[in-house]
Amino acid sequence: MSFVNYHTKEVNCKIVYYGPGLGGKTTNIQHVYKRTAGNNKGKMVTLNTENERTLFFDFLPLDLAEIRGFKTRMHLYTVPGQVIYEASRKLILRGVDGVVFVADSQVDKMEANLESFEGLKKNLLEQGYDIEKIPVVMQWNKRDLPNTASIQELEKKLNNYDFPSFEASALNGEGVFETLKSISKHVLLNIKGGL
Ligand SMILES: Nc1nc2c(ncn2[C@@H]2O[C@H](COP(=O)(O)OP(=O)(O)OP(=O)(O)O)[C@@H](O)[C@H]2O)c(=O)[nH]1
Ligand SMILES: [Mg+2]
Repeated sequence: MSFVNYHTKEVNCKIVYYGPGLGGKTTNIQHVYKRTAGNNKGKMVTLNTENERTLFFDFLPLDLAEIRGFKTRMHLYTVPGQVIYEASRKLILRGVDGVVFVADSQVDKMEANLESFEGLKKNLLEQGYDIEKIPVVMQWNKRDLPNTASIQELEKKLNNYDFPSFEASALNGEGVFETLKSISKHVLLNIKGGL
């Protein structure tokens, strides 16, 4: 749940990058970290296994421009995509304000994408959130690879809710900030009435 402090004039929001294992969630926020000026970002925290898979989560605090005199800070989290870490995913979704679903565009990853998206819906519901009522942005990642499903197919299979969607190649940074801007905008619009 976003946290608005009227006394210090600060807004804090939580954005969670969710999706199948090796889809590129960590790569997204690594790119954001690399391309953000030092005074606008906090320390990036990464908890990895020895082979670079996310073990618990990644975390990056990011400052945006002031809105109506409020300092706005986005807390970016990634979940671990590996199937066995369901408990961590549930925990990280607590208090979420917006979700970026990072899908792996490779043809043979469709099942993993579908399974992960179903898990997202279920885990949100368990925390009392309806996926249709919170901001969600879809990212079709790894567009640079040769064996990718078409955008139409990804939309048809994974985007029944018609969420905003972006093509990306997180490894070279394409689409990363477009995705982040879109989810930030929707999250802020959601709370703007309260500012
Ligand atoms: N070719 C290509 N490779 C990518 C892209 N995005 C990520 N990768 C690679 O895919 C692998 C997995 O990326 P991660 O960002 O660690 O994936 P993740 O979703 O955080 O994985 P988990 O933490 O296990 O859930 C890495 O080797 C990345 O370099 C992309 O757009 N194109
Ligand atoms: Mg990761």
